Amino acid sequence: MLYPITTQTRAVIDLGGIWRFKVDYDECGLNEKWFMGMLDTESVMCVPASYNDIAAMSDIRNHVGSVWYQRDVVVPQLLTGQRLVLRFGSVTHKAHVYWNGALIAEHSGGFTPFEVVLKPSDIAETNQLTVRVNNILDISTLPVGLYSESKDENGKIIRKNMPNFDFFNYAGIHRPVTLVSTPEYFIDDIILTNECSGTSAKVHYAVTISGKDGAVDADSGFSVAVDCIAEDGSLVTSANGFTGELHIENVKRWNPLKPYLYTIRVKLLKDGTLIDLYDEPYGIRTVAVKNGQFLINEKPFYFKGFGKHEDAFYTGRGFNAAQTLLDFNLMKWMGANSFRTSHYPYAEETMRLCDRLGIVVIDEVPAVGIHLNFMASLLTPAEKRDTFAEIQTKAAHETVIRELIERDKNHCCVVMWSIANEPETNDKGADAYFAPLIKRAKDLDPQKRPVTIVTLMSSLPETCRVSAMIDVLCLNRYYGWYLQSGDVKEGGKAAYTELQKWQEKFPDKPIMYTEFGADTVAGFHSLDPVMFTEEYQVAYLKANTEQFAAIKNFVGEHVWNFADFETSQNIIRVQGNKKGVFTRDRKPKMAAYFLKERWTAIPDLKEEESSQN
Ligand code: BDP
Repeated sequence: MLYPITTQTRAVIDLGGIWRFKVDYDECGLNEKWFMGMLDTESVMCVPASYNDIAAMSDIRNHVGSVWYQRDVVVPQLLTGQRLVLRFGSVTHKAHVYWNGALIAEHSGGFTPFEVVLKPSDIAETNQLTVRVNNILDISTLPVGLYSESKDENGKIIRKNMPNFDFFNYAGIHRPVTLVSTPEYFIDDIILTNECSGTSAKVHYAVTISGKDGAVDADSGFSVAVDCIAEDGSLVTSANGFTGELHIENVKRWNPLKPYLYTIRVKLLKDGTLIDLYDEPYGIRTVAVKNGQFLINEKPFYFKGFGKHEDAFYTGRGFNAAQTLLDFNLMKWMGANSFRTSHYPYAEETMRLCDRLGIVVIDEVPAVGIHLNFMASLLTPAEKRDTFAEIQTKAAHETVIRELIERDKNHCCVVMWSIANEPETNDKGADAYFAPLIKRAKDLDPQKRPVTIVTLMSSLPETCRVSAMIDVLCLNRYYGWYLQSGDVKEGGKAAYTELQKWQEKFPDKPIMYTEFGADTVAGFHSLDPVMFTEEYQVAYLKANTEQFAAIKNFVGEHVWNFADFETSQNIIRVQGNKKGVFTRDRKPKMAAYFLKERWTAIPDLKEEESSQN
């Protein structure tokens, strides 16, 4: 799905701003047809943003179920005759979209875009756009939630939605809502891949053209012309055809923190007249896993960075351009080169920014919580559940993998897909559940990037059933925090012992830490580094990072987390998760300086070794 941009042939109208808003406390909005006519409310809400913190009242912040958004939309006359598409960057987690009272779209999954074409006959002078947003998560959704209903003494239904993951279940219209115009026949999709050989490169492209009756083929009288344009605006090379190749000499490669973006300009023509035009930014680079190394542009890459969250004061999980850019500038300040979109796909705007800044991304689907004993056993010890006998996430999982790869396939910043975070990989059923999903990701990705599953502390070399199937061993490990609590020395030793076992068992697979960290309350200090102090966080990071150099295939370290973030309430969280190297308002803890010193001394790419060795 192409990102909405304005070009000579396309217009984008932003529908963000202040919308009417109503909480559906009794889930009666559907029956009472709140989608017909003006929403009966005095309340308003900002779009894009999570509604939770903005509403200020705890019954809205913690509401389980539906809320309704509404605004009027006027379509400018100058767009008459154009194909009009209503597009949502994301609605978390389930959306029902009504246009002048009629249901026109439904989408499940809170982190991927969806769109719907508006029929010209449905467009009135002023149109009413209403969206019902539902935040319920259960064992068939991703992320996974533990949903239950009970009745109070008056027979009123009480809904409980316990997240089976460690972040606050923010909800709302989280990303831009746009009205996009395209010509009637239009560029529907562009697939880009490349091959590099020394200083030259070939970019292969495949363009899909569609009209009102679906895709059209090359015999339809339409033609496609493609230009490759350099950063300075000069034309590098051109090609013709729905599919083809662009040959580039003296290619400028996209490299970590040293990005270079070509523009691939696709033109749809009929009898020499321009019908549609779309510009896709494209960085040329290669990615491969070989001999236990992670290669970018045929050189061993070392991941330095974080697991992050889309999480901010006031706007919650809503797209926040200023904070996103600040985060990347802070990362660059400390020599970080990469992050993982833990635990869901991030905004398209963020991915475009990463292409532009040269930030390397491990792109994760929202498959978190596929472990039915995870939060439950931690908080309220219960009988062990059989995750793969009970879980019903297969269909949602197939969908999110397809939607993420369709959305992000051309991004040079994306070097690996993560198809789950901390599932129960020790239990029987894990291999049967994940093998087809790994295959699906590989089949769907035109660039054939590596695929991983990020594993939990208990997934050990002796027990983990998925490690043989994935390309990179991505480990979330908390030695010296959840294990060997208070003793970083013992933690370091335990980390080393486990890493050595992985190295022995899979001598050809790269290994990295995708999470390691310690909760740290900013401003807590002690001479003897005790848990929760800034000194302890530094000691913990030091003790763990000291083990890495001795592990031959160790290819990277992502600290958990970039910044403190909001979670639901429980006995192991203090107004959220405090493992941030920065506070939630982006003030550095001592660890930021420790990591800056360490990371600025480690090269992003090892120049001296190459894949030929
Ligand atoms: C891991 C999860 C992450 C948590 C983190 C923690 O992947 O979402 O926030 O540990 O406990 O289990 O801080």
